[in-house]
Amino acid sequence: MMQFKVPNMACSACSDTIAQAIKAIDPAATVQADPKTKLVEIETQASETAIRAAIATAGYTISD
Ligand SMILES: [Cu+2]
Repeated sequence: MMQFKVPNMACSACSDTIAQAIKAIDPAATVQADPKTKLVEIETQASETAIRAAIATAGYTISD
């Protein structure tokens, strides 16, 4: 499982956008994105690089 902190995920619309961006790469992915904790947990066969790029392209920033 991958886990990222995305501080600019502000509301449930943001988490939906992030989930859609990840599912565009891997439709079988499981995404838990919580705007309160800012945590995105992803179960996917896609590479971490691809997932990070998808989140960034959707307009969100991952803080490590
Ligand atoms: Cu939002």
